Amino acid sequence: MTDAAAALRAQRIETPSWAYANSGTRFKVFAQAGVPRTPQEKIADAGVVHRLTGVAPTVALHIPWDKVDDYAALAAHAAEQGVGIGAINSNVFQDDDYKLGSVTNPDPRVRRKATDHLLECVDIMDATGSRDLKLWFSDGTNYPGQDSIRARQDRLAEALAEVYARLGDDQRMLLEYKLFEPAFYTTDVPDWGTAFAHCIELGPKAQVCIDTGHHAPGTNIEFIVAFLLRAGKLGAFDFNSRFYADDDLMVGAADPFQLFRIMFEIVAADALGEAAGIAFMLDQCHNIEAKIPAIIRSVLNVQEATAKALIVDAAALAAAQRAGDVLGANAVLMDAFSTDVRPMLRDLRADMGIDPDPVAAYHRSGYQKQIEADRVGGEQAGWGA
Ligand code: PSV
Ligand code: MN
Repeated sequence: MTDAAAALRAQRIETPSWAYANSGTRFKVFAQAGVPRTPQEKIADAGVVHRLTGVAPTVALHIPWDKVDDYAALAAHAAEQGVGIGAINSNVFQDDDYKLGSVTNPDPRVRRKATDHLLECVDIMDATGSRDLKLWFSDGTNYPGQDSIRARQDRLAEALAEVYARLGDDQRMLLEYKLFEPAFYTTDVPDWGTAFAHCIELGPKAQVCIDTGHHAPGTNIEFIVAFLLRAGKLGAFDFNSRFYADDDLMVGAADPFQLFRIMFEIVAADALGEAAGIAFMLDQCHNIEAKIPAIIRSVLNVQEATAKALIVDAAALAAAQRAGDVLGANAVLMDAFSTDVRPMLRDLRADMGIDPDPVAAYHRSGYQKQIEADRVGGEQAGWGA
């Protein structure tokens, strides 16, 4: 087996429980037939994606969307479906109390409630065996003067420190940033620099999560990847793609070249394998397309970009760079990007004993018909609108 094939075989991509559920824009959620009604059903769908792709062995949970009474039992259910529970995503953005912020709210009672939720998420990690707590805060302000920008940073640092102190030896905190939305004037964790600074202050168990949809148009995301890798502070990705803002479309759909450039930085830093500790997660919403095939497709898109990054001729690239051969160096990269890696990936899947075409295999499997017939009654999971 080539090194590239071995690396692709060992690759791990985590799927998000919420992508299996109903979602939409703030205008409308379009319900789909067969959508899960419970966290258990979301996990069953994640199991199908893993069986068909061979590289998606964990599913991220979002609390309270995936709240259950017994998390150890949920982890056991996941194991029966052939997957593990991945990151625990906190949710401090959907309560009336959080109108003016969660951990940065001027009201100490609301801050306490928000921090308690984050601590509860660590309890859930203990029960599920999850390594990662993913934090995203919708906190910010809409109008100049609304609150003190500096005081909000102090409140954020205080809450993060309390949660950090609660982490076990093998647990981590992933701090995710986002430029804007739902706050429109200031956001308390708007960019990688802010997330990085807080993570440095906290210590080694705090790492930055890059959600690819959370940047201003034109941002060079691979620069951020390279910088954080060098600093040992890149903990995870939330992959998705965007044309305008936080569109949450399928990763690699809007800009496959950008995804290749990101994966190239990962491969160049030897950070693809599990030992590097980077969680490659999807964070997407499939609002108008069929969900499970879209998630399979997203996994394959990450795999394709990775395959292209792995076949870059590193020696030729280094030689061209040393020689100051601008065009030659660029040509090495573009050669890899222009290579059709699909035959190589089909062979890899055949070697792994799975169908070379996972999307076609899903359509043939009858699973969609089965869930559409079985999942009637009850309430479909989703976040309303
Ligand atoms: C916020 O936009 C975000 O990217 C965070 O990761 C949330 O947990 C997730 O979306 C909710 O879908
Ligand atoms: Mn995200």
